[in-house]
Amino acid sequence: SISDSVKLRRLSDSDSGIIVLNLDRPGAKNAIGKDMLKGLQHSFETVNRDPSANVMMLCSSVPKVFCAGADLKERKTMIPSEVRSFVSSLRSTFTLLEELPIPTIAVIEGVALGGGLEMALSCDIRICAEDSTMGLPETGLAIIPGAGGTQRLPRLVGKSIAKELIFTGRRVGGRDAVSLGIVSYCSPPGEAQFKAIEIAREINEKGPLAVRMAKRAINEGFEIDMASALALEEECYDKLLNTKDRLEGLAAFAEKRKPRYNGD
Ligand code: CO8
Repeated sequence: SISDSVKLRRLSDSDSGIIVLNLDRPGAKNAIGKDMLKGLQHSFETVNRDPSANVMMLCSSVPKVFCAGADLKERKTMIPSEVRSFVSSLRSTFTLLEELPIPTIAVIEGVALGGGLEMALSCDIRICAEDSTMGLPETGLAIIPGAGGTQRLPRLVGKSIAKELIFTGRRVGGRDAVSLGIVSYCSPPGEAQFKAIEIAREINEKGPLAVRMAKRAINEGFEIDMASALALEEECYDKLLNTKDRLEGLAAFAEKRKPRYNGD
C-alpha cells in the first residue's frame, strides 16, 4: 500500500480469494486523514483490478476501534475549499468501495463514527461485536454526514430511524445496531472477525463470476424501475451462460461432489 495506515493482504494461502484490508492508524483511532484516504483509494483500485479477489473484509488492526471518522485535527487547519475537496475525495472513495465488483464485509469491533460508519455503510455486509458503538455525530459538530450517510443510512434502515439517528447524533451499541438493521450480526467481543471469515468463506466457494454478477444486478437494479431492473437481471444472467464454471457446477452436481470454480 502507499500509506502506512492501510494494509492489504490475502487471508491465507488456502483462502487466497479473500482479501483483508486493515485500517491501522492506532495513534488517531483510525481517523481518516489525507494519507489514509490515499491508501484507501489505492487499495480499492488494487482490489477492483484483481480478478483473483472474490470477497473483501474491511477490518481494523487497532483494538476497540473500527474508525473514528474523518480526521478532525487535520480538518481544524483546513480552509473551506480544502474541506470541500477532501470530502469530495472521501465521497468518491466510498463510491469506489460501494461499486467494487466483489462483495465487501465491514468488521466493526469498537467505535465506528461519522465517516467511519459511512465507510462501513458503503460495504455490502456489516458484522459487529457486542461492545461496538456506531453513530453519525456530525450534527453535533454543526455539519451533516457528508460522505453518503444521509443517503445510505435511510436506504438501509428506512427514513424514520435514519432521521432520528442523524438529527440526534446518538450512538448505538452492537445489539441495537442489529435490531435497527444497521448490521447483520453481532458477535461476542473480539469475535466479529470470525463471523465475517465464516461468511467470506461461504462466498469464496461460490462461482466467482456469478457472485460478481449478483452484486451488479442487485446494486444497479435498486436504482432503476422494475422492468429495467428485470432486464438487467436477464443481461447479468446471460453473461454466465457461456462460462466453464457453469458447466463445472452442473458436472459437480451430477457427480455428487463439491464444484471447483476457476472464475472463467
Ligand atoms: N480525528 C482525529 N483524531 C482523533 C479522532 C478523529 N476523528 N478521533 C480520535 N482521535 C484522536 C484523539 O484526538 C486522541 O489523540 P491524542 O492522544 O493526540 O489526544 C487519540 O485519537 C485517542 O482518542 P481518545 O483519547 O479520545 O480515545 P477514547 O478511547 O477516549 O475515545 C473516540 C475514542 C470515542 C473515538 C473519541 O476519540 C471520539 O469521540 N472521537 C471523535 C469521533 C467523531 O466525532 N467522529 C466524527 C468525525 S466527523 C466525520 O467523520 C464526518 C465525515 C464526513 C465528512 C463531512 C465533513 C464536511
